[in-house]
Amino acid sequence: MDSRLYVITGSAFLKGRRLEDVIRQAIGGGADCIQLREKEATSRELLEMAVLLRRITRETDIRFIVNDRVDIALAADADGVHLGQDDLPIAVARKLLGPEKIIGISTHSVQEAIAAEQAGADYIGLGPIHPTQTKLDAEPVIGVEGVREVRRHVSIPIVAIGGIKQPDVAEIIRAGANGVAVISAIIGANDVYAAAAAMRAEVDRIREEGKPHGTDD
Ligand code: 3NM
Repeated sequence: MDSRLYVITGSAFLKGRRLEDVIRQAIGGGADCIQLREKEATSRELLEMAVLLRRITRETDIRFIVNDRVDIALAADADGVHLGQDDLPIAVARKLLGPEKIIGISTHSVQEAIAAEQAGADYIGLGPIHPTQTKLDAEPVIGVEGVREVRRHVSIPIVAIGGIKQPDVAEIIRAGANGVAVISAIIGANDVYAAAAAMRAEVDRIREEGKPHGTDD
């Protein structure tokens, strides 16, 4: 689960554009994983979006992850789930999903990161790196230094998240993140394709420098 550009849905940023079109542009630009995250949606709406995103991600052969909802992930045959600290414990999610599915965990400190790795997470989301308006109940900002510290303690892939924009990417990847997870800077961009392409190119450029990025390298 060594994602370089992990794009998360955010209907608030679609500005009248179709989810399908925006996600296709993000994938065209270089997103290699799509996460369905819609906190306001009903189960029925989530399922519809999940089926759509599964179809697109299967066509383009990239990963598809569902936030929080193990049931929706199973129903749509997603590649896995992303769980917060208050969602189902990993062991329970693993039992429901079976051994093949990916489980990612949101973490905000070294302690949470170590706990997630020990519990069997396949990757961690780590943040918020910078202040973000997208998640209103975000934890305190950990900065790029937070990435460096967590990288010293865990070997599973780290996807950095929270307020990340294109100029931030280089130092985040140099600090040891495998990739970046983004909502507003890509879904909310006027040119989604260009925004994704610029961020992906930046991750690739720094990854070529060959710094350690966990066990997947
Ligand atoms: N999780 P944007 S920050 C969904 O810190 C999410 O765990 C975070 O959106 C965490 O790229 C965040 O628009 C919001 O800042 C990311």
